Amino acid sequence: METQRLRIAMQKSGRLSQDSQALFKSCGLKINLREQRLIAHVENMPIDILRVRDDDIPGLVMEGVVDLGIIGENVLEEVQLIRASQGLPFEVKTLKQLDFGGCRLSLAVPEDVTYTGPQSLAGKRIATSYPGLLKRFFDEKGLGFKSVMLGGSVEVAPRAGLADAICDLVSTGATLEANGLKEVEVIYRSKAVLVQAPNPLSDAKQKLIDKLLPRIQGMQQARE
Ligand code: PRT
Ligand code: ZN
Repeated sequence: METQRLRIAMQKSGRLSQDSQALFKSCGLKINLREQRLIAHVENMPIDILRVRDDDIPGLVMEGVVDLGIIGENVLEEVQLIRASQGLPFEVKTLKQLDFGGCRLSLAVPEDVTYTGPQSLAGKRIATSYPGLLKRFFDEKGLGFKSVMLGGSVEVAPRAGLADAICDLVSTGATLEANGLKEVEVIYRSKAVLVQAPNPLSDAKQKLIDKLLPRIQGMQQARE
């Protein structure tokens, strides 16, 4: 499986795709992503871009199947917490926080519910796709709760009678508002990050990364 070409995983289609693509472009990578291919070859550098579900990226990087990946810190942290709870290690190197993909993981309750602090939710059912981050928050407060795991449509859970509250990603707040919910507590703030596989790479690959990083740095500074 060893390859001379640097392998980078990015989200195929979703909130991080366009910005990831733009990042590669601004680093000088010439890529033709128009085709619906899993792997895109960079024309002017020894790099292959792998386009996958965002949830697959932490595992691919951890296993060294790809050398680098772009992923939300929320997903990275959640995977780490879940693996730790199973006694499993999770080692990836965070090379750089990126200036896109910003969001927060927040608790939200129906608008008419009185919220005076996390203790208001003690013992309640909370729907989320991030049980690890949610549990850490309540553990730190010394409070118990019941986790309702939902992979999607978390925001409809209270109305559907599945949960008393939700813990979901928020950016503008429009989704919460449209579902009659109010944001009451931010439990985690996230941005996209560039991560690297834990094991040392070949000199050639490492040199290429060392060349790309300052370009990303420079570009982000110019955008500030
Ligand atoms: O198909 P795939 O599994 O790859 O994609 P996905 O559906 O799992 O992920 P996607 O594309 O929704 O999100 C990818 C990453 O983008 C997340 O892991 C976050 O790091 C980041 N991100 C930034 C967000 C948001 N902003 C965001 N607003 N991810 C999701 N949302 C959702 C949120 O879950 C809610 O449904 O958008 C809705 C809220 O948005 P507002 O603007 O109404 O508040
Ligand atoms: Zn996903």
